[in-house]
Amino acid sequence: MVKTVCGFDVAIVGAGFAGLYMLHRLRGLGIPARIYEAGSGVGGTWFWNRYPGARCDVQSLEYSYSFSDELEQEWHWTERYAAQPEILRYANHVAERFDLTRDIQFETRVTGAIFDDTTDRWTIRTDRGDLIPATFCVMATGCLSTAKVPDFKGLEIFRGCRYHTGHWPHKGVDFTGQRVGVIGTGSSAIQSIPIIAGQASHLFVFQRTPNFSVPAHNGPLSPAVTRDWEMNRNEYRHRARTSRTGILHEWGTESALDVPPEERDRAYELRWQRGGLGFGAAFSDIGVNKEANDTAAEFVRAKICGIVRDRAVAEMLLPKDYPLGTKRLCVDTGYYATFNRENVTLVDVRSTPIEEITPAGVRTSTAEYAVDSLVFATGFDAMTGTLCSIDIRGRAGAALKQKWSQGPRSYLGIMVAGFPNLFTITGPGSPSVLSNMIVSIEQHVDWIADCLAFLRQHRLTAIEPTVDAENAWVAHVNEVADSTLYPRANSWYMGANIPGKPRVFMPYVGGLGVYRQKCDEVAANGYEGFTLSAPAPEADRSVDRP
Ligand code: N01
Repeated sequence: MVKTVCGFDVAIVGAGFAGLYMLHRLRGLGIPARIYEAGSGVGGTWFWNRYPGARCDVQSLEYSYSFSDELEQEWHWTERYAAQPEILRYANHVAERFDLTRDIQFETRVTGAIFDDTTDRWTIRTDRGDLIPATFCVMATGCLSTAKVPDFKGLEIFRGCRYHTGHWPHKGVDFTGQRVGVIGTGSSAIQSIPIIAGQASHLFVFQRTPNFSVPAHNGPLSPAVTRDWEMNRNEYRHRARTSRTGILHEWGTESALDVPPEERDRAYELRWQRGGLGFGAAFSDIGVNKEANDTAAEFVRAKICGIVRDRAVAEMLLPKDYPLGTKRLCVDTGYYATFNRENVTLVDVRSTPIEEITPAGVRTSTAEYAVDSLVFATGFDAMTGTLCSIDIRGRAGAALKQKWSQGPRSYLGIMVAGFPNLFTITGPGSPSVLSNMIVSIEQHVDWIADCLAFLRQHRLTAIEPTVDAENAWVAHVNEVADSTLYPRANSWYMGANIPGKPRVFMPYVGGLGVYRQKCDEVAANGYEGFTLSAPAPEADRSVDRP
């Protein structure tokens, strides 16, 4: 039965870190809001991705909210890189501490959102039959939330158990004694493979493209590190907010080509020993100059050859056909060494493609591999997949999916021309996945909250980017991407992992600090590039009404 729900002005889609903070900020402004969340709990990515070894590749102290001093003081991370259960506990703690859950409707998937030109209002539709009128709609749907299983022939006839890393069973999976196949070698696979290998009687890893991975050197957070963080937290937070990625890397200022090879290798070795994503920041031009990049890539390839004993297997694990960092650099614990185990077989499905899934396992062009369980670590329809799976209709019934059929178009990655009052937190065209997501989320949420407060103060009820501003931003996003090596990889950043998806570099690579400044300038200039409008006299519904 269709029921109509009234009484709040902002509908938020998703109860991950973005949705939770959005709700909190709107509460603070006295703007009624409610979250609709498909899962049965909060946490978004960290609610769904429960695969073995799931862990954040940004250090826990940095991958946390900064908006509340009290929250910062009372929460204590246990490890350098927090594991999924700890991050999920944190999300739950935040939801409880700020009493957010009472305004979240769980197990409710938003299926559509339609804008009414005559009333300037959205109506949000859910799979439970809700029809929710809202002046504003905030998509806090995450960048990697639509899991993708490739369309393999025979998928349905497989007799064993199938899992996707992004939809892992809550009760966990014990692979003890099983023959297991993992398809994919991205971040999720690289984290789970060492652990699955430790349980399985045999593990087959089906690799299409080898990845660059650096060690995490994870461990308990030392009291000295924690103390330093507590004493200097405000400064660290400020630096993160204004930095290129929202992560406190020490960015090398020299070209990799301007230092002698021994010195260069010492710099790489230092960062390899330190562990983590900072490896890619060793020199100023790794991301923009192929020759400089080759030095970093070669260093990692030499490391792989040093770890993996079997020459042929090591050779298969060497990434060679794209620059380091142009697919997300992975951070692992014992990944390459896992291939020294007797019970692990690496199968190159680039040269011998998977032809079908059979009742017993996986058949490539040259062999069949019998397995009891199959793990799809095959990634996501990233950045646009979730938004396009919701039937979002803006002015005159135009569909977002149609508008984005040649690639996403937005102004600042926050709003889309033709879709007034619809915000996309960490949307395509913003730094999002190239940054520490929580830092980017806080920046977007604060910007949106300030924008809504501005509209309320000026008794305006609609905001929409102009087509000119959107076109200029899209051109800028593309221009900056083209000045880097990123477009040279078949990555999910480029939409290349989804057959038929347009090849467009989706995130904004100009840097988080620069981007923040641009967003702040836009706001300070009275929301430059946006059209703001007041309600028609007969339909005055400004958001400050009690
Ligand atoms: O997904 P992916 P992911 N046949 O898309 C392969 C974040 N994350 O879930 O490269 C055979 O990276 C595909 O091969 P190829 C992080 O941003 C963060 O691992 O397309 N193979 C690839 O190897 C990350 O980048 C963390 O040739 C097929 C793999 O599947 C993002 O999420 C942890 C195939 C997919 O890799 C996504 O990572 C985990 C096919 N038909 C994830 N189709 C941390 O914070 C796909 N593949 C640490």
